[in-house]
Amino acid sequence: MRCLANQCNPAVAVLIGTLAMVCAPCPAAHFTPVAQDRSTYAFVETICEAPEEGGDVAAGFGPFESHVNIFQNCDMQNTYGWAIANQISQIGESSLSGSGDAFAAGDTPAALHAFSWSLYSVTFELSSASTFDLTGMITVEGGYPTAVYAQVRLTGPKGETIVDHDLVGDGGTLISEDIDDAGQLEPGQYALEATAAISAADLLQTIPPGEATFSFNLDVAQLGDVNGDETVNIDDLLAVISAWGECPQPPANCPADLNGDGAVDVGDLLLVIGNWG
Ligand SMILES: [Ca+2]
Ligand SMILES: [Ca+2]
Repeated sequence: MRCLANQCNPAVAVLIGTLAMVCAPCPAAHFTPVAQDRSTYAFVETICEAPEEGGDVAAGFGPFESHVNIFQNCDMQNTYGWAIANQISQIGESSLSGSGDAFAAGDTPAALHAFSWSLYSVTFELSSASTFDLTGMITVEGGYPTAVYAQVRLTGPKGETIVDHDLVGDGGTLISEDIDDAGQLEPGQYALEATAAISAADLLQTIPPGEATFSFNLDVAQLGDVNGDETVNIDDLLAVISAWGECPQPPANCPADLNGDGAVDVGDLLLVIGNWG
């Protein structure tokens, strides 16, 4: 059970008789989302219909789910223009996750424009040193004469790039890139951005179908928090002491090895003490 805002800290709640419960205040959250900009957009214009567009913008930090599908068919020419944008994303208590895609296709002489995008941007504050684990994938399929682009990027407090995966479509083949990054983050403000976009405009030839996708999961844990309960205290200290020595062989986990050097020793003990609270 986690300690949520406006809730008693379950670890220290004390029952008095059956009527009252005395609560200690929750510790300050170590991971706090501070800004977000998540959206989808799709646009199609053909020679036989007025332009059509659609899209959504996430209103707040809650779950965002959007599916936009714009299709125009020019019957006389038996041609079409088509654009799709999707996104499903979440902002968790100490995690960010999402998947999105953008698709466009069309036939000349009917299709003049077809483009779409799915954009994800969340800025979060870390109040203490943390570890992060970022996994996922980006793909692009299609290319000239369309522009196809996918990216997942993590930037730091000074705008510096910590992780950057991006792909540009180079033709008809599918290109993919796995995301598997981990490391340590100092206290400060970070931004995770993901983009899937495709654009085709004023074409003199058939728009080859193209698609860009992203998917990611970012987990952030307070450095020193061995048991993952969002606080660093005596439980974590005891977990380090009880796991003292060489780590077991993978795939067995070794959560008390906080500095990832393959052993649980004084280096890990100092990380618990140094991040207490
Ligand atoms: Ca803990
Ligand atoms: Ca260690």
